[in-house]
Amino acid sequence: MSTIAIDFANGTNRRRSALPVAARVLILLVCLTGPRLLQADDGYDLWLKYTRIADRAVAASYRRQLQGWTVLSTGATADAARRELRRALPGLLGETIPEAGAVNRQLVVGTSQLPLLAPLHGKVAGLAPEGFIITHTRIQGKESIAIVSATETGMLYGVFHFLRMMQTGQPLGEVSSSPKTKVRILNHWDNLDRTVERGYAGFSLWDWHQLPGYIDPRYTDYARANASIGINGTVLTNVNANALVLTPMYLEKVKALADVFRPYGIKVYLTARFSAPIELGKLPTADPLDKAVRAWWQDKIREIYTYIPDFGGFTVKANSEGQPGPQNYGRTHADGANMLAEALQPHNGIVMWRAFVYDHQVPEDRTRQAYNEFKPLDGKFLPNVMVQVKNGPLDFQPREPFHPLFGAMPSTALLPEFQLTQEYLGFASHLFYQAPLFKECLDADTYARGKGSPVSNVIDGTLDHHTLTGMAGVANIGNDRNWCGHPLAQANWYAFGRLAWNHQLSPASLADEWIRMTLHQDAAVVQTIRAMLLATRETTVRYMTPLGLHHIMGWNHHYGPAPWIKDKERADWTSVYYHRADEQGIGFDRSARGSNALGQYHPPVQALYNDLQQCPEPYLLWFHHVLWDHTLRSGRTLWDELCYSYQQGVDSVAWMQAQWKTVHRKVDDAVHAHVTSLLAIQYNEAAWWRDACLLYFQQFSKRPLPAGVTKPTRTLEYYQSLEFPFAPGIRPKW
Ligand code: BDP
Repeated sequence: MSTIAIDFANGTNRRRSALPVAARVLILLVCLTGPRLLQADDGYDLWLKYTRIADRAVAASYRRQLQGWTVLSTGATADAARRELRRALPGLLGETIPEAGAVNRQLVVGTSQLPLLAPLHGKVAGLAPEGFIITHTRIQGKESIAIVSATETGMLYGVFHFLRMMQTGQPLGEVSSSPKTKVRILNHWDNLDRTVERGYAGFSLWDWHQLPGYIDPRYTDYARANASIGINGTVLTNVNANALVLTPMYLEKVKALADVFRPYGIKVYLTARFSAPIELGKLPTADPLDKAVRAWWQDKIREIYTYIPDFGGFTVKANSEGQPGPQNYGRTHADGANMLAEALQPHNGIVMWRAFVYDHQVPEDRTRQAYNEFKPLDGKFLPNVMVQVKNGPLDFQPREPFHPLFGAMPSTALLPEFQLTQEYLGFASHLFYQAPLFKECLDADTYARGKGSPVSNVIDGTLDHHTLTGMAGVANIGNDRNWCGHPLAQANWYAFGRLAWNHQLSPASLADEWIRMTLHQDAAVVQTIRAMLLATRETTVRYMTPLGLHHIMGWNHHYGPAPWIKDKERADWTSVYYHRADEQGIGFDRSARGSNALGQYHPPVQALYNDLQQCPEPYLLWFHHVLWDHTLRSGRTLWDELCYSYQQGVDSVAWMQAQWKTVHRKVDDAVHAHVTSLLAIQYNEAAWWRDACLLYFQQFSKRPLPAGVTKPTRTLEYYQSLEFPFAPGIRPKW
């Protein structure tokens, strides 16, 4: 390229004439359009693009207030803040803003320990350590906007918040912000061979093979992205754990990542395989009450801290889906968790012990099992243990009621777990903005202490006075250039982090922020895309699992519809176990007449769902077995409503496609084309879900499809014959 550019600049014909005309035209085209092509948005920059502020008046007002800027603090985190401002301000304002210098109005960043900022100490004193303020004040006689926190990390969060205000065109007013939870953490289900369980965005970001020698610059960008939304922890490895990560060779690699993340306030955590004392330590047992086992873990943990002095701790999946655990030795989950907690405690580490447990050999509704096992253990966990509870009692379905453990374990710190990766939500092909799903759970009233006891107040510690609080999200991140596979799926990573910081934020406002920072600043475009995002949750519920249906997806890989799955080695991994369709009706009776899973909730919640006539229809078939001719609020029979719901789901995807068309030439061409293709896949797959499910359920209902519902063009046998041995994200077998 450079030779050609030089030739052109010199205006000589000599080299040019050596090229055929077609090649010259091509080169000219590349030269003319190249910059545009080069700028095609590949999604790598996430919401940290810092594109120039389009509204000139807004930009001018920012410029007036920011004649210069300075980060007063020193150290690695201050350097990170400085680098971010250096990158962002010229991008946003289209010119370089001087650092320090003789200016009248300035931005000043630092911690409240600095003498210059000490007068602001009172304002930050009441905040959580990671909290910050953005305030207008005079510093050394100059009008200043000060970003101040008691800690370096809080200061960095303040910088990102300030930049977000600019990116979203807000006035640079006063802000005082403090996180509502402490451990805001991603769970990577990443394996040491770089496959990602239930990952749909390529391979793991962690290049275990080349670590610690090669530090991919992407690790820093990962840290920046997380810090920008307040995420302060990352569990690097899969809950289906491999003990090898606890060996010195891997700890060197983990240390290298921890060193990159530290300046961004991000702690590293690992998954602990419960049988590691046997596998690595060659002990005969992993019994948590065995002295040698306890000593092994203590030594191992001490060793980890020699590599990573601020190691966060462990996530543990035990006695679940074949993973080893304390019950192998007749011990309880509390015995197992406390053994690790005791060893971590001197180093300030924590244990996140998962409550995702169920056993097909237990003759009990699967959704009741976690509560049965954990509720009696309330009060038995050490203070540095959190019990990690999935949002619903089954497994990340498009819709589930909130988990009954929320509100049932007042003496235990509960860590909610959401799944950002779209295992049951169309993988990375379907657009599914999850903030409404997160919020539905967070806002649900547990009635644990009477009306007004939402899940959000259980998990932020306010209801039962816990100080160890948090929110965990199973990451949807891989090494795809755009991080999350679907170009718009980054919005879920974004919304998760922001909600973990402040669960009061609304899905609409978060969508707004993300779109403005990532796709476009124009209000009409933002509005169109926001409407699409907000519609995705209900849309998907309708074409996959309407009216409270659940777990009717493909066997093992979980791709596509398969309500016919039965006769497997585990009933609780089949579909018929959950939908229970028969000639009378469909649905799982979890009321007092059935499995009484409802009995695990507080009485007002039971009252809401127990009566078939009163039960909110989104949860109807979750809690009841309902006759096909039962009349719903719409006046339609259950069968007809089911058919219409599936149809509406498909129609809404068509609506999304139409909406997306209207922003053509507004959002980046590459992004637009990519999403257009994915929406077409989503449409086809929505129709597949509708047709396969209705044909299957029709065998039981024996009723015709009502008018307005598209007739399937293929047979049920066809759908049942489909196989997808290479669907992505399958759990590895080792
Ligand atoms: C299920 C996944 C499985 C995970 C499990 C878990 O299918 O791959 O290991 O959750 O959360 O949804 O442990």
